Amino acid sequence: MNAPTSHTDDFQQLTLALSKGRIFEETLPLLEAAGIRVSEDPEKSRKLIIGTNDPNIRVIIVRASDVPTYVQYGAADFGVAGKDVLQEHGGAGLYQPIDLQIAQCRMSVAVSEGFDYARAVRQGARLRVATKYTEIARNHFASKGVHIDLIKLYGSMELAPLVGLSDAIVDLVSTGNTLRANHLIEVEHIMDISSRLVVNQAALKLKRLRLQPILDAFASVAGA
Ligand code: PRT
Ligand code: MG
Repeated sequence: MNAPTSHTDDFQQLTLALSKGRIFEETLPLLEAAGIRVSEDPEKSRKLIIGTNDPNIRVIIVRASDVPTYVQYGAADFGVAGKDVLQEHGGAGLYQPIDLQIAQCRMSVAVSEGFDYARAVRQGARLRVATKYTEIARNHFASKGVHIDLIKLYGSMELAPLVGLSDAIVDLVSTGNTLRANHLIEVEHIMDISSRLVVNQAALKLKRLRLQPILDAFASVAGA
């Protein structure tokens, strides 16, 4: 690679990828533990690149499902992403050293109140499953030997069974309020979900001196 000489300074510069909302908010205390304070609130400033009190550390604001991609290609050195997002991405080019235990929820199968899920599975009927999480859904039902027709959605999976688009959904559940409000019942718990720190594999080697103290600070808070 024909890197210009100024790129030697890049070994000092760290870029962290975060998504707005719960991940940003729940990562703030971890950053604080590492002595890092962001200079702006992305909800208010609308800026996509945010500085910190450390001139060598910046935060970029990306869609939750885009965090692994930015880190994989090295556009960000590290990031925070849900296990759901990482399973769908596949984790190529990423090192996942720490379960931060933030943004916790679970991945579940849910159906309409009136739908007899156990019976449908027992009878070997083909299930129509609507979800944003096609990899997780495919693996889950394959491991049970249940044949499904997957319907890919990008949001509001809860609507699908209510209007006859699908028999079941695979979605994240936290309090269960959304399911209850829409007369849906959780019939299977696929996996527990929390957010992980992900690090670009090359950055981990080249920027280890800069990264390690931050990883240590995150780990000490996550374990506490
Ligand atoms: O919102 P956007 O489409 O931009 O992206 P995103 O939904 O991927 O991002 P965001 O910020 O909403 O979620 C980021 C991460 O937070 C997810 O990848 C999960 O790992 C984690 N997380 C934790 C959750 C929830 N809890 C959660 N409850 N993500 C989504 N939800 C949704 C869920 O999909 C459902 O619609 O909240 C609803 C259920 O909540 P309850 O409390 O009613 O059960
Ligand atoms: Mg969301």
